[in-house]
Amino acid sequence: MEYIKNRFYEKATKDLAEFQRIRKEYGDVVLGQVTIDQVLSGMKGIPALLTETSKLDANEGIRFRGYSLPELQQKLPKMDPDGEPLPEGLFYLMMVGEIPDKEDVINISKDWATRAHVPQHVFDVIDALPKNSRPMTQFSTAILSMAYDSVFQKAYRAGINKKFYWDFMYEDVMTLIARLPRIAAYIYRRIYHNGHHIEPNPNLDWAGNLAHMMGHDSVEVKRLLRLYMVIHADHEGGNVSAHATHLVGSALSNAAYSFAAGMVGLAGPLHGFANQEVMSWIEEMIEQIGTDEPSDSQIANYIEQTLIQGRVVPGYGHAVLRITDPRFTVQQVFAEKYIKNDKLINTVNAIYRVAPPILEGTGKIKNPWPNVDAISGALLNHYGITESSFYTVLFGVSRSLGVLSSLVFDRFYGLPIERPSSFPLSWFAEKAKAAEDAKKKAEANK
Ligand code: CMX
Repeated sequence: MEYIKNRFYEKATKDLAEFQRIRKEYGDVVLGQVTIDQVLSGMKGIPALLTETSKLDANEGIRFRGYSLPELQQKLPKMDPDGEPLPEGLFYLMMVGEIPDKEDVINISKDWATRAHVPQHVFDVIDALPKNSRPMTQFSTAILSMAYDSVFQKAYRAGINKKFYWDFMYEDVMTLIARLPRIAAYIYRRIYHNGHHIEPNPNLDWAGNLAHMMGHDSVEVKRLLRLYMVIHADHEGGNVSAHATHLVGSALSNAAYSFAAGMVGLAGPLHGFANQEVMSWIEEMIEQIGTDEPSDSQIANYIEQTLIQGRVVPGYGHAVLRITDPRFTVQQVFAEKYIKNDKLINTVNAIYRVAPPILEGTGKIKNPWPNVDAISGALLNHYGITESSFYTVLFGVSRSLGVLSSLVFDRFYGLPIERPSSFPLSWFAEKAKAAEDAKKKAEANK
């Protein structure tokens, strides 16, 4: 068994014993009560999923296996001491639960490089789509087409014992992750560079190779993409892309089916597509106001108009977070360190000054602070990746690391098919009526 798979197996076997003990001996422990509002507001806050890879705290932000993003910037191995952490290291941390050393990371880089060959049919499938299909349509279709050579699917059909599912899922997951930079870059070059494709360089790391194949071979872009791939990788299990991947996987769908489902979810404007919406929203603002250096009051007016029109301010708000997203802050710090006098980044910072009090003033938005998408496009744009309609694909490449490592855990723990209960409105009305009757009775007895 290869090195990282072996490390995963050793660690996860101990956790599996714990999983089985808890489920068997304490399966009837009550975890909390569910309110009508929680169900009707998108199941917010209901403890409903087992996810090992990361945990989100509303007032602190994401931690990967206990480590915050600034801690990971310190501790994860880098290409050069001044650089950003390598996503390979984050993948190792999520899978094994320990900070890797440089050799572990090099092992993963090499492993992915050997698996990175993309079968010709995947390019044919992409090329069969109209060139102006949305990049996320091309990306998710390409992913789906890779179900073709799923080893998990073949092993399942061959009747493999369920205790070995994880092993085949691991193989599919590693291969899928390894191929994604090539596929993303292929779509990028197809749409924006007349199909002049760039071959991979097997000596580069995963994110560095993505930058190279996109045609942005500079040290700066590689550094940014390494950071980008780390910060977008995972956000615990309940977000749309993670949950969709997990849900579809729970039917024992292969990794390509499951991840394609996650990517279709990421393509929605309230989730990953928000990184593109931010750019269009700012472009519209600049066009409308007639300057690329808008004043705070001009920005405030534009935000108010957006709200009056019944639209959302993209890049702001979050279903869980109640603070400025640390993924926003990490990118802001990166910009402060490496980028001077960029008008778009200045505008992003001005929106950050102006938007929160206005959003808070509506009295209904639970989190008026920026999320990861409020700034990510401005950084890419600064380094010449100006094609904002592609940005969600980059988010998707990164998100593979978290949701696909979780899929290996799902099969390792033998998590069953997911199947919550649903009810018609009349059922909720009955519950509401029962609560009202109980309240009246209590008042009458006072
Ligand atoms: N602008 C305007 N209105 C907003 C808002 C925003 N940025 N954020 C929330 N609201 C509104 C909601 O639409 C909702 O309105 P209604 O009651 O009229 O339906 C109300 O405020 C309450 O919403 P909430 O409980 O605060 O937020 P939700 O958990 O329902 O939604 C999110 C969270 C992210 C979808 C929402 O904040 C939003 O639409 N933000 C803009 C889109 C965005 O940036 N998405 C990216 C999130 C990060 C990611 O996944 O990549």
